[in-house]
Formats: sequence, structure tokens, C-alpha cells
Amino acid sequence: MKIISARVIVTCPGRNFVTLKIETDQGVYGIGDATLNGRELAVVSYLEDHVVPTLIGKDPRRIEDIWQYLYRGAYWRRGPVTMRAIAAVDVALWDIKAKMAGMPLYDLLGGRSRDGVMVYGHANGADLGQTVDAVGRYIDMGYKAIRAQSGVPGIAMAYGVGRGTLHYEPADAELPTETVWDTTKYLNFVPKLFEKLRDAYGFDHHLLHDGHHRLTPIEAGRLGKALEPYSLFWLEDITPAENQESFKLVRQHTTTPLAVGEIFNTIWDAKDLIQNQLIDYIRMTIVGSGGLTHLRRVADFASLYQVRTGCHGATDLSPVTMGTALHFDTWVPNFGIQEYMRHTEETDAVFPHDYRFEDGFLHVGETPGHGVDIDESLAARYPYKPAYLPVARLEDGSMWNW
Ligand code: CS2
Ligand code: MG
Repeated sequence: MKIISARVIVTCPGRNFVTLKIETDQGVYGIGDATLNGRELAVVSYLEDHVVPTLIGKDPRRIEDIWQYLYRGAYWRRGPVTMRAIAAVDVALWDIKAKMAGMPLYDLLGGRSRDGVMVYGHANGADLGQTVDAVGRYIDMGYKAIRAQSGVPGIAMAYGVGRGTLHYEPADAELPTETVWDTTKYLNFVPKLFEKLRDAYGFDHHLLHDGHHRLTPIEAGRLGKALEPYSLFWLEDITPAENQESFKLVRQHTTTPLAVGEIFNTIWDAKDLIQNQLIDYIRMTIVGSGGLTHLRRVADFASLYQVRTGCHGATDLSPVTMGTALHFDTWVPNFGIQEYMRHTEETDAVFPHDYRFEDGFLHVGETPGHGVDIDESLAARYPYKPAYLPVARLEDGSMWNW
């Protein structure tokens, strides 16, 4: 069996997506997601100029060997661009293998560990009242778990407050939007938000919050401690994680569960956090971490330390990643939760899929493969449109973390 073509498809049904389509001499094809929000074209070039030429003629059944070839063969290892390109190839090959086996991907991985995948949605509002109402809407939609992000008094564009109610797309301009951040205002506000939410809805639903890399470790410990009365499911990205050891400082001060990893791209970014049990959930994703081949290694390693999965699932991860992640989530023994930021109808039309939401859970279909396709003629109607993530500065103008 041979790979006869590998094509990169860029489409922008409301936001940019990069998809790799691998075709074989047996007439079976697979697709993989390679989207890197704000840096899409870097991955397009990495794939088209440096990966695709090496794939033609290779046996698509040799998934592990091709993964090792692309990882070790690049010489320059790791990084978000490299690992997304590898992920796109890896997922397309797993899609092909499952199609050839006539199995939904979860079956090929080892079968079901659960009937459905618990997901969390994104409730947000410009102020505390609107956010409380938004959480109520998600409860009415049947969600068991809801992330709450709110505008913060005195902060013009707080993280996670989107345009509209169901969809949140942070990449909002042809050059990065400059936002202003103030940690004191944020720290004074967030405990009030969760006190209000628990007063309004009680403790029967999981509540989550994303700190989005904004705090120092001691500030993170302070917030985690202040939120303990409200029993969060997790506090995410509460401090930058390049220095994995800094989470020891956070852990010393709080029992609020910690989640991190959406910007990680190999196990090396998370190894110390996991083996020292400095986190409770690992957020690494299929698209961001070199595909299924690498992410299941991360999950197995995490299971040794009772760390569970909590895959990132924002709108800028395509339905191909969501579909593949759901097969992974359906199989993985140490599953925690799956983020589910809904895609727009335009996006869902470009990427027809068989997964479905029901009563707070997502369910994979039984289609052989990962159950997601791409409508190339529809995709062609949405040309690439440059869009960048915002940047953040402190009130004195210093660069900060968005
Ligand atoms: C966020 C994302 O979903 C999340 O947890 O951190 O919205 C993140 O900001 C985007 O994926 C960045 O493109
Ligand atoms: Mg996040």
C-alpha cells in the first residue's frame, strides 16, 4: 500500500483551518488537522515544503515509523509548528488504518471505556450578571460542566469574553489587538464570580475557570486558595508553565485542582508536572501534540500519577481534531473531561461529522475512521483570511501574557 498524494487544504469558514488530506493507491484517504491559530501559514509551508515530499511512496500502514521519521528526521525537534505538522500526518494515517479495518477509531485503540464523553461549554459575559445568566443557559442546555469567564471591572478586554453567546473566537484582527491587563482587579473579582455562581446554581454542576497564563505562581496559589469554598473542577493555565517546578509553589497553597497543557506540544513539556503530581489534568491535544501516536503515550504516562486527560477543544481546533479527540476520549482509561467550544454552522458544513451532543456528553459515531470529512468544494469558497490572537500589556505598558 502506498501514499500517492498529500494535499494541504486551507479554508476560512469564519476562522482559518488547515487540513491535510492523504490519499493512497487503494483509493482510501485520511484527513488530519494542522491548524495553529494565528500562525497557520507556517504549518502550511512546513507540510507542503518539508513533509509532503517525504511521504509520497511511503506505506501508510507504518504509522509509528512515519511518526519517528518525521520527529527524529527533522533534526530540529519539538515546537508547535513541527508537532502540528506531524499531528496532521498521524491523524490522517490513523483515519486510513481505521477505514481499512472497517472500525471506528476508538475500537482500533482498544474499544470503549465509557458510553459518552463528558464535555464542558464556555459561558461568558461582559459582567458578573451576564456571566451568571450565561452559565444558566448552559445548564438549561444540559451541560454537566461549564467554564465561566467574565468581564472584569476596570479591564477593557478580559480573556474569554467573546462576541455572541455560543461561539468564542479570540483571533480577531489582521494584526494583534493590544489589550490591557491588571492582575489586582482580576484577583479582587474572580472569587466574587464563583461565590455568585454557587449561590445561584448550587454545587451540582462542575465549574471551571481559565486563568490563561496571567498570574505569577504565588498569585496563582492565592487565587486557588480563595476559590476553594466554591469547589472548582479545575483552575486552568493559572501561571505560565515553562518552569514546571513553579507549580510546586502553587500546590503548596491550594487544593483547587489544576489543569495545564493546551500550548504544550510534547511529553517533555509536561513530564515534571505529571511525575511530581503538580497538576490534576493534562490539556494537551491531538492536533497540538503530534497526533494520536504521541498523545496516547502522554495519557499512559499521566495514568501512572493519577493525572487525567482534559483535552483542549477550542473553536480554533477543527472538527477533525474534535472528532479524533472524541475517539481518544472514548478509549482512554484516565479520561477527565473534554472541552467543547461549538463550531459555527458554516464550519460544520465544511467538516461533516458523525459526533453528536446529548445531555452534557458528546458521542462518537460508528463510521469507520474518525468520522469527520472535508467538503473540498465548500472549503474552496472560504479563502484564508489573516487573523491574529491579541497581545496583552500591563497598565504601565509592559508586555504581559495574553
Ligand atoms: C482557551 C482557548 O479554550 C481555552 O482553554 O485557552 O480559547 C485559547 O485562548 C485559544 O485556543 C487560542 O487560540
Ligand atoms: Mg485555555
